[in-house]
Amino acid sequence: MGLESIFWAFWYILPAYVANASPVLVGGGRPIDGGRKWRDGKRLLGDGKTWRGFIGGVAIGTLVGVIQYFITPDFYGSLVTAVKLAFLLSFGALVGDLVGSFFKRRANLPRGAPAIGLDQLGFLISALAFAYPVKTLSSGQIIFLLVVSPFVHWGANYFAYRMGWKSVPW
Ligand code: CTP
Ligand code: MG
Ligand code: K
Repeated sequence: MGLESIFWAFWYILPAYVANASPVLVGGGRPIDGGRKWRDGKRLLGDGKTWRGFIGGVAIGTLVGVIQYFITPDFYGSLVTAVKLAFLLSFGALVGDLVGSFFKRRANLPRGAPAIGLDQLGFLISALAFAYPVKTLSSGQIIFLLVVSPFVHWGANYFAYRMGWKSVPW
């Protein structure tokens, strides 16, 4: 795959990466599950999934799309398309993250425990699926993102850990 195609793959997915990462900084407060438990007696989602993180992540990810439009308008065609795409990528990423936490709690994993695969790819697959109707990548670009995103995710989390923003490096 050419360098240009790799660049556009990262450019396309950027709102999803930002939406997934920003709750570490803007999250906190009331958990989305309101403290409720599933029928197995474990939390539905856990204290790591908050309204502030979810709404803040979607807002910041969507804002990234607005900025991207003004940098590369031809890639999106119109501001409306850019905003729709960024919103769906961000919303999709954070919904995928919630689904991941739901399954982690069912597997008896406490908040913050790593789930290799789910943590790095759940948000990405969900973001790609939500955004698919508005604009999509080539199958080669999608495979590329599936392969490199776990490393981007680990790198970003290690950085956030070193910055003191989170207590574990994953
Ligand atoms: N966060 C949040 N709201 C969200 C998602 C994340 O407030 N919807 C914040 C929480 O402080 C969370 C941190 O971002 O601890 C890191 O996110 P993540 O790694 O997804 O959550 P975990 O704490 O690992 O929880 P889980 O085990 O459920 O994945
Ligand atoms: Mg985590
Ligand atoms: K996660």
